[in-house]
Amino acid sequence: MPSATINVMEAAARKAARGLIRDFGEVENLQVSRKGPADFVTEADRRAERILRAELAKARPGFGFLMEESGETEGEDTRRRWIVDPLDGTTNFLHGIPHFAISIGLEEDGGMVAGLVYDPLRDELFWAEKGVGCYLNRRRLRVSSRRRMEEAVLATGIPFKGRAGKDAFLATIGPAIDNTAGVRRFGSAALDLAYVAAGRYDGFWEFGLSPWDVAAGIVLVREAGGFVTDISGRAVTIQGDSIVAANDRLHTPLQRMLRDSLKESVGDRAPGSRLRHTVSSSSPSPVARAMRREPHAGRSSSDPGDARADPTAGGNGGSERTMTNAERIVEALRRKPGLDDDELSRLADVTPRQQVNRICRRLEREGKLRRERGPRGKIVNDPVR
Ligand code: 2AM
Ligand code: CA
Repeated sequence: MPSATINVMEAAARKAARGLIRDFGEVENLQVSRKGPADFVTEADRRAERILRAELAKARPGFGFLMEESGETEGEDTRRRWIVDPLDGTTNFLHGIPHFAISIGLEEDGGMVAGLVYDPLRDELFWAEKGVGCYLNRRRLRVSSRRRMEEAVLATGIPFKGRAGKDAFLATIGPAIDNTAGVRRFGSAALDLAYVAAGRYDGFWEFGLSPWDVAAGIVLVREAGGFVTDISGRAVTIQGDSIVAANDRLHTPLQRMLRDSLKESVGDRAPGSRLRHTVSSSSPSPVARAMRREPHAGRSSSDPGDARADPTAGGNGGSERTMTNAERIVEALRRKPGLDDDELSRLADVTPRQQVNRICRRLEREGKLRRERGPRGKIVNDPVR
């Protein structure tokens, strides 16, 4: 059963969607305003945002907002805010291509706890709540179980004029073409993530997205049993400059393949660092370096999306490493009810093996984790679903 929160999100999305469907039918007559090269904002977009804001504020008066058009609004309740993209897939919408969505995420204490992505034309409502699961309308969703990269169908985004990320995209698309069953580019990151959650895509990656593009989708993928990180394998944040989402089996190979191809390309061409692939904690991430070499003519400086186009503003210069075993377990455990965030962060922070083992043993006693000996006697920790 969807919670009251999901009901609020659904009602707001359905109301805004009625306007979008009407406007989509009259797309030629729309008054279109230019926000930057190839980055249009339509009247429909603004109307949808106004409806979403009004509906969400009416139901949850104190919550804050982070919205694509109107930016950030702090609420009385400083712990919670809605992260909203009223129209994800704007370019599709303007061109009459029937693939776009409304995306609503709920952030609590800095973490995403609920997400809803609604495709009004197909009437597909993807929603998920932390610890509850991921659903398409009333049907429970699970990521795909494909384990072979050769069989995987991936989605990505292709940057366009004025948008950062071209070099990073070009560096990563080659290996994806060489190693998978196909790559799709449909133009809505929110729906791409929803499709990973639904098992339609086996994985997805993109650079330079904004918080509202991914906030809801991250919850969908996690709750459907998938993993979401940045390209370096670090825990994903909505402010990050890259995102890699995939089913539980393909996430690590996909993330490593993309990371390695990016490192190779950037390492090759970055001044003074020919073939140096190590990234220290003080140097910018490979994505930041790839993006820094591109013009950021995209959005105006008043645009909140600007922070995303400038990788130096993304705060993503951390050390290069993949997810630790503990973090991987934590990612999976986030979907289970009854584990508080403090406990999870403690688990993510601990590196000494003994501590991880101690916590894992307790989780096993509580029935939250299954521990088995793998092929070479190595203990395999597997969250109980
Ligand atoms: P939009 O349709 O709401 O603009 C396509 O690759 C994805 O990138 C879409 O989700 C699209 O969202 C998003 N996008 C388009 N322009 C962007 C920009 N300048 N910065 C960040 N994301 C953008
Ligand atoms: Ca968007």
